Amino acid sequence: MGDLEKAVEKIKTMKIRGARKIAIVGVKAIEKIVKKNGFGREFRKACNQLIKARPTAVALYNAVEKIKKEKTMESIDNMNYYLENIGRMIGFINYNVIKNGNTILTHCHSEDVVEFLKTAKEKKMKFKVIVTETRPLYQGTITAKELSDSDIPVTYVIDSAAGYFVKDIDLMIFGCDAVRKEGIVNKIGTYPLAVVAKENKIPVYFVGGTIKFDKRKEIKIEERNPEEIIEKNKLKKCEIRNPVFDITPWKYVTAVISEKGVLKPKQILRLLK
Ligand code: RUB
Repeated sequence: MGDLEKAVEKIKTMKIRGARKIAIVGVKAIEKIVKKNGFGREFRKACNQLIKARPTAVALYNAVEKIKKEKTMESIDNMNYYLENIGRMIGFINYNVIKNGNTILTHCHSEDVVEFLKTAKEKKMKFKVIVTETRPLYQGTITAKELSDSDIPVTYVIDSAAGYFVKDIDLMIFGCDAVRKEGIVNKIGTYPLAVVAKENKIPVYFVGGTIKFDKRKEIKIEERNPEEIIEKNKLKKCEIRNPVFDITPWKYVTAVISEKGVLKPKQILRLLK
């Protein structure tokens, strides 16, 4: 298997996952191909295949579009640098979003969220995090492990327990796969959590660099193999569906925390035009 096929395979099978990691691995594969063959046919083929591997998240698409436009090694280097560092860059800006003593709920595993919280901890902020397990692939365990390894107090709960804990939650913080005119695309289950938050006057923040701002006309919400949820022969007569992202409409979003600051929905909608 060549470098391109290996990268595509890792993304499709979710050995590599999360919007930013997918973009990092994709751009690294493109870099190798460009170093060998330049910006010709192989480069274009690689761009197409990588984008299609998991089509919902926009970061890799945006990175590829920028590199295609500039067609220089410098643009690849700049993109590598941006993607590697954007999480910490966002974390370093003191946004006063988290207050001492807060309990934060997060869902799935977002590197941008984990780095944001770890940086807050380094700044001596005291807070707890409730982490949902995130069925069917349990990405919440990665978040819980990474945060608790950084000595952040973590409570790990099943997805459906979020309502039970609502009285303890001061804010919710999620990652983003695509920030769009319709709202924010993130791991399935984010939308209902945001609705519960609004009903209980809990602010809902999303963390993500502007590379996740999505001006594509349409978005394809990925549906994965139902076998990730349950063995087909256990429910022979049922349709089983496994959509992996949902869209949280803007009315449920307090702000997006990015390298451009804490952006309110109206500001984002202007930037997306
Ligand atoms: C991951 C997910 C993450 C975003 C942002 O879904 O929804 O919240 O991708 O992640 P999956 P990051 O596990 O299906 O890829 O902040 O790491 O870019």
